[in-house]
Amino acid sequence: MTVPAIRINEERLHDDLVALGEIGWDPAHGLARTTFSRAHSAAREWLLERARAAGLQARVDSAANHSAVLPGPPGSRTVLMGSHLDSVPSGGRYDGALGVVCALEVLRTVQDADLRLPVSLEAIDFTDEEGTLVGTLGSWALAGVLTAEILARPRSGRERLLSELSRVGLSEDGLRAARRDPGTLAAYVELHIEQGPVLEREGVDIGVVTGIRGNMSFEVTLTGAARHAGTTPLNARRDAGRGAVLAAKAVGDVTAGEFPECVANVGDVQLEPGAFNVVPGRARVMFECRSVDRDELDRLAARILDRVRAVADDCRLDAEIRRVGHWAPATTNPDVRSAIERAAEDLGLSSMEMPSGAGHDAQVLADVVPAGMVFVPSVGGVSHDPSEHTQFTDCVNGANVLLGTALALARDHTFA
Ligand code: HGY
Ligand code: MN
Ligand code: MN
Repeated sequence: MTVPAIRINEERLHDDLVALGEIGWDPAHGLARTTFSRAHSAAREWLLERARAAGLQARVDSAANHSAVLPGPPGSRTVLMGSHLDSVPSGGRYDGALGVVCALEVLRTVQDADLRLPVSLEAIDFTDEEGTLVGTLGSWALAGVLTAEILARPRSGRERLLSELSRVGLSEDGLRAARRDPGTLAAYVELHIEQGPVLEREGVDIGVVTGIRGNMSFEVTLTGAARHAGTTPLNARRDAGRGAVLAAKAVGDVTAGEFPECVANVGDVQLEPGAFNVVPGRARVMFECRSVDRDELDRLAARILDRVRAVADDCRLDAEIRRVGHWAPATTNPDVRSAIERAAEDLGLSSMEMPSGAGHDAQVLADVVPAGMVFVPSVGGVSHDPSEHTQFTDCVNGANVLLGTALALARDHTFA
């Protein structure tokens, strides 16, 4: 089977991106579609409605992964494409959403062309990629790698996870039951905005992702003594606020000073009781660190935690450290990378191989099926912010590369 030179329907894609981008959009705060929020549920319902309107099968699994499916011959394997419709609290319109809508558009385009493929095509929206609760929850469930540790110590805390699951009618058993037999999957391809400056700076149309950074997330609780801020001498304080600030500084100092190829971030600091005139008795510092190399990630996390413990000692604080997330670095499949490169070439688009600084569902799927990622440029490299933007031409390019890649993988589906 040669790969037919068909193209996506640009007008339909545009209308869908505009419509989806309004679901959960607040002009003052950007996109608020955190996991299982009203807006997130509305966006997922919108996806199923668009699938049904196109005559595709609409499915929801027991991890609440939402899919549109264009079935192939009975018993055929699936070329899975997609990303996530949940967002960070004040996010942009393209992170995750572009990959889901373009995957849907690929299915509709193949159906319109009445192509008879030897595989099924599926466009999936994974649950909780961003980690409002866990992070890559839906893809971990589908890959069958949801460990007890992940569910015991999620980013949101176990209590909130369990209450949210029950509120939306999910369960831990259901999450585990969402496992898909990898033998039924031919490949996974995720189109995503780059969320960084490289493609725009280099003037390249398409990024062919080689590897995806790993990530470790920690919650540090520092406990001292709440005291009167006016009467307590400085040298008599067990000041959790001072400890939190010094610990946050240590995260950046260790990373920049000893691991210049890595990144780390302190995303949240909470002080208790949180009043001008009370020395904080408790502090929570949430940080993450990332590396493309598994061993380097372990060393980076260990060095940061050593320094955090030293800060706690200096400030005479008790420190409780909980790891609340761990995503191993992943490499993409060479055959999928070649299919992406060829699809870009056939379209006359420039492409370059590059790593992903951001984490994605693809890094979870890469453990169980041949996986790849297609990047398109982010304007100014901005993401996880309401000003996140990708030019529509680049959205169309990404969708057509995803289409060409899916058709090539369908033709070669026995490659894996
Ligand atoms: O955090 C990440 O890298 C992704 O946006 N969830
Ligand atoms: Mn994101
Ligand atoms: Mn994303």
